[in-house]
This record gives sequence, structure tokens and C-alpha cells, in this order.
Amino acid sequence: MQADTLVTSARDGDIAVVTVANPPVNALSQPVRAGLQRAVAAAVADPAVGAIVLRCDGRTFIAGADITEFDKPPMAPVLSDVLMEIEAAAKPVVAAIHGTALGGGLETALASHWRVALAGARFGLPEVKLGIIPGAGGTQRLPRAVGVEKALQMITTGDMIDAREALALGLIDAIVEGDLAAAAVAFARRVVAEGGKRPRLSERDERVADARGRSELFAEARRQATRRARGQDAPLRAIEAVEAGVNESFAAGLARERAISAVLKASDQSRAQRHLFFAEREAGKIPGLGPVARPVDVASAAVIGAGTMGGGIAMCFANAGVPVTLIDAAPESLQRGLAVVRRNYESTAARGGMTAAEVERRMALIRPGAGIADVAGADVVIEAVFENTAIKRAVFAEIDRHAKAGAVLGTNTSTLDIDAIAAATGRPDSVIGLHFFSPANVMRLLEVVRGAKTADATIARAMALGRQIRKVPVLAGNCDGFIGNRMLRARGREAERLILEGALPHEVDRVLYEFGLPMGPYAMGDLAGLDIGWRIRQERGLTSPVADRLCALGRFGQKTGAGWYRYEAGSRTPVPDPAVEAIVVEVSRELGIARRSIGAEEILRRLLYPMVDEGARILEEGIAIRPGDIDVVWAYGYGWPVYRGGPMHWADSVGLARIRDGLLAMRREGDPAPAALLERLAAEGRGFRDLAAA
Ligand code: 3H9
Repeated sequence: MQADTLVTSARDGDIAVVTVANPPVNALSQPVRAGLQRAVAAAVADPAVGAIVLRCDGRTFIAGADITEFDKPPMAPVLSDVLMEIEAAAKPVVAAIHGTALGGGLETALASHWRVALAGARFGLPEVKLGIIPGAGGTQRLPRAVGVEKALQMITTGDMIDAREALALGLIDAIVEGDLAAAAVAFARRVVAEGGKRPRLSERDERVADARGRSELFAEARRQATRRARGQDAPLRAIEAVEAGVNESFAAGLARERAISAVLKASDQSRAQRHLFFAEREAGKIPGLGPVARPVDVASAAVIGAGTMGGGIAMCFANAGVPVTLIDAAPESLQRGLAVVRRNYESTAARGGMTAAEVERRMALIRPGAGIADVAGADVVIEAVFENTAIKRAVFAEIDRHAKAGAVLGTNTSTLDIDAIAAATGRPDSVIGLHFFSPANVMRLLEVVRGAKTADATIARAMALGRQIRKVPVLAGNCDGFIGNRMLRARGREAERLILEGALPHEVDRVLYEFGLPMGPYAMGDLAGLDIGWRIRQERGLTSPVADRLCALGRFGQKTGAGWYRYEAGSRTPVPDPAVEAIVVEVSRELGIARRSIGAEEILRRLLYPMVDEGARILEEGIAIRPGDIDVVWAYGYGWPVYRGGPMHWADSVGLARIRDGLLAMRREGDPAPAALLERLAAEGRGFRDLAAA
């Protein structure tokens, strides 16, 4: 695409209107940068032009640099140079903002002299989410516009602010209504009439002067960034760039920003985070679906089961403004469930996360239902009762009697057979697995599980529904554990071997925590409750020698104050427990296993390689469509560190031959050979990423 078609100029009297039209999000690809440079220079050179309006066609103002260019060598003109020219322009430049001004887009607006926006516009520097920092002056101009503290918060979190806040902070000069282009032209004309002022943020000092030499401000920002984004380089490096600009000068800060930006763009962390950015979007595309009607938003929902999961799922709907009926067979459970939901909202409100009126608005969206007959009006019904096939089948037979034709019937199961549940209804084509992750109102992942008879239209609607309630939906096939829990189980098997061979639970957990996961399998077990797995093992005639013994002692995890760890009263902090160590050692002895010391490197390898192997099987069987889908599941459902890109991306970075060799080395009698897909890719010297491209 040529610069001339992506960036065009028109005249409205004495105002030049420069328009970027690079769908879908007006990213700053090379032709756009070149086009902007040329259009602004031409307008400045035109004696008939008094001021310039910079606007965008389509759904948004510029949403940032073109991320697809990051793997290519830099192409002139670089954005920071174009923006220096815009800021230095001899005529006022007014940015007219709608949609989202993000990253390089916000930097373009900050380099302009004036900024006007529609009330719905939002603003942010989300670069850290891609493992980089703003690279075209954002770390320098934003603090000069909104003050150092606010800028540090925006830059290190990547979170957006709305137009009202932007106006209050001085990030924008006006909120306008109606036709944005016309309003921006009128604004520009006023600027000309009032003398054509061109305030340049690079020259503005007062907001950064306040922070000069205040090292505690930056120390606090570092402390918060380290806690919130443990292991990530970008937020800390962004703080460094801001600090340089505050303590030295705009030019010094800009130079530091540019140097850091170049290093991070080429970093493994950024590569991993960019992979997840695209994988998340790719996961929404389902190849091979027949022609289905474009799903419309659901207007109402029903959730059956008012326990922790059901209540959390109901909150997801209320949070998205969708009325939801919460139903439970036991009236007291329903009341308890509603009270828990209210408490959750009220504690958010107490932390300043929402107003008291908002709590009431959301609670009003959650209606208590009298019985399953109340699912009748719902576009989507989600069953979240006890994890037991017979119980779920009974509930589905009831749902089938009352739900309206065409409703999506979802079961929130983490392991059960979707087909067996669907068969309890006369419409298995409408039944689908909707596996929410706990806490359901917080975790972004939604595993959407297609059964053998699930209709394409049901799949499309379930995926759309996931997006409507702000989840990241990933389609999985029907198997025991689907994508996430199946891989978790592969890891769990090896974790058990590790403790029997010589490692202790807290040593295993520490290795995964240091790798970047929020917790390891033992702390996770204590959080979820060990009795659930115990019951399932009993039903299936399985054993887990140490866990079974803990459960027999009533050690069910956090809820009983003891499990794999012990817990002080009122605390959720796991404390290693000598009693558990004694049990582990005793079980090893009973099984005739000589314990030895096992290092962190071996622990990590033995926990993660089997996950990759299981992931390869999941791909072979078509349970996951793409390796990237597995990565999205782990990043959004299990807290896999985003800067490692998910297990399949990570495996590619390790090298599949090394993983195959490691799996062979740890293989015991009775273990299956590594997955054929893994063997093949390793032998060909390729990675999972090559599958995605194939
Ligand atoms: C940056 O700016 C660095 C600077 O400091 C300068 C350094 C010198 N590039 O999300 P959607 C694609 S870093 C290329 O589904 P939505 C996306 O892949 C950048 N492509 O839409 C998808 O493609 P497809 C900082 C991009 O309405 C399509 O657009 N900016 C980019 O739900 C639609 O995307 C960011 O990080 C891009 N920058 O949400 C913003 N952005 O249809 C990243 C999107 O083929 N973008 N695409 O799958 C977003 O957050 C969301 O896309 C946005 C729209 C909120 C804009």
C-alpha cells in the first residue's frame, strides 16, 4: 500500500486535514509514517494553510506501531523522527482522537500541539504488554503532560484511561461532541485566531521539575512493577527512561528511551509477548466452520448452581451488563451464593474499584431464580453444579425441558465428557462445554469444548459469548481434561515422582514460582482443595500415595488449615510442614525408592517437558487447533509467565530436539514414547511455530 493512499490531505478553508486510513487499527506501518511526514511537511509549506488537523478514518485513532514490522529491520523514517518534525512544525497541529490512541498513536498525539477527543476515546501506552517500552517519545512527553506519578503508572501497567480522566489530567485539551473532524477544524481555527500557539511538550518542564531528584518516587514505581509484573524487564526499563528524562533532560531521556527500546524489541521477552498478542487474536478464528449466521450478543443468561463457580460466572454476565438468572436447587445455597457475590462487589468498592451505585446496578442484574423452569427466557444457560456426570445429566434433562429453542446450553466442567452430558438432552447440537477458571469473575480464559454433535452455530455463538463477557475463548476438543488440565495432569504425574525420588513439595513449587508461574502444583492443590482429586481417584480406582495419605488425615488444603503445607490461622501463606516431609520420606521408603537430592534444573525439566509432550499429543489429536491456542490457555488460565510466551512457544525457544532427548532420558518403564509430532518436528529441526505457519 502506498503512503499516498494511506495518508491523504484535504483542505477545509485554511485548515489542512490530514487523514490516516490504514485499517483495521491505523497502525503506523512504514508507508503511514512516510505519508504523515510528507503530508505535514506539505501543509507547513503551503502558505494558504493556517493549521493542521490530524485524524483517522475507521474505528479508531492510530492504535500504535505496526507490530508485524518488529521482526524486520527498521525502515526509515523512524517514528520518533517523524514525531520530532510534527512537534517542531511551524504551524499548529491538532490531533483529533476517537477510539483508542495507543502506543505510537498516543505518542503521535503527544507530539501534536493540541489534542481534542470524542467522549468515548481512550488513551494508553500499552507497550509493556508487548515486552517493550514506548519508543517514540512516550516516556518523555507523557510525564510532561500528566505528571510523573501518573505517567509512571500508565506506562508500567499499560492500562488505558478514558477521555474524562485525560481531560482532567491535561492530557487532552477538549472533549468534543458530534462530528469530530468538524469540531477539530473549528478548534484549529480558534487556535489560529488566537495567535497560532504551538505548545510543545518537550519544552514543558514544570510537571517533571516536581519529581526531579525524588528517587523515592521511582523506587516506589519499581517496587510496584516488580510485584505486579514479576520477571518482566520492560516496566523496569521504562521507569529508567522516565527517570533519565526527569533528572537529566528531554533529549537525554529520549536517547535513553531509544536505546532501551531497540534492546527490548529484539529480546526474547518481547518476542514471547508479541506471540501471545497474535495467538490470542488467532484463537478466535475457527477454521472449517460451516457458514453460520453472525452471532448476535446474548441478551439474557441463566446460571444453574450458586456455588463459587456459578456465582463467579453470574458476575461475568453482570459485569458485561447482561441480566442473568441465578438458580440453585437449595434456596439457602442461592441466598449464600448471592451474598458472596455481593461481598465480592463490595470489597471491590471498598478498594475504590467501583462505586456503591455500581455495586447495586450489578446486583440488580443478577436475579434469583425459583427453579430450572426459570431458564426459559435465557439465550444462554450455563450449568455449574457439582462435578459429577450423573448429576449434570439430570440437570441437563431438566434444562432441555425448559430452555428456549436455539439457546446455547453450556456445561461448566473441567474434566467430564461433554457428549455424555449432551446425550441427556434432545438437542446435543446446542450443548457445549464452557470451562471457566477459578475465580471465574477474574480469570480471563474460557475453554470452549466442542462435543461430537455440537453444531457449528453453537460453537460460533459460544466463542462470541466469551468475547462479549470479556473472556479469551479458546476452542478445545472433548477429552479428559481438555487442553489445560490434561497438560496439568502430565506435570502432576512427574511432580509426584519427583517428591518420591527426593524433592520436597515446597522445592518443586519454588522452581515453578521462580520460573514465573504464580504457584506450583502443591500450593495450587492446597488452594483448590485436595479432597476433590481424592474423591475422583476413589471413583476411578486410582491412587496417589502421598496425597491419599494427607487426605486420610483430613489435610484437604487451605480450607482445613493443612494440606501439602500448613497454614497459620487466617493466613493463606503456605508454610512447609515437617509432618508432610515425614510422610513423603516414609512413602518413598515403603515403595523402596532411595531418595537423592534433586537440583532445580532437573525439577524444571521434568515438570515442563512432559507438558510439552502432552501438548504435542493434544495437537496430534486435534484437541487444540494450533500451538498458539495452547499457549493462550496457559497464559490466561494458569498464569504461565507471558514473557515466556506459553509452553509451546517456550518449547520452541528451548529446542524440540533437546526436549525430545530430555523426555527419553526421563522415561520409565511403562511410559509412552514421546509424541510422534514432537519426534517428527525434532528430527526435522523445526518447531511448533512452523506448524502454525504451515
Ligand atoms: C508501539 O506503538 C511502539 C511505539 O512506542 C513506537 C515505537 C517506535 N499492529 O485486537 P483486535 C491487528 S507498540 C499490527 O482484534 P479490537 C490485530 O492483530 C504498539 N496489527 O481489534 C487484528 O488482526 P486480525 C502499541 C495490529 O477492536 C486486528 O488488528 N499498541 C495492531 O478488539 C484487529 O485487532 C498496541 O499494543 C498493531 N499495533 O481492538 C495496541 N493492533 O484481524 C494493540 C491490532 O488479522 N492493539 N492489530 O486478527 C490493541 O490493543 C487492539 O487491537 C485494539 C483494537 C484495542 C486497538
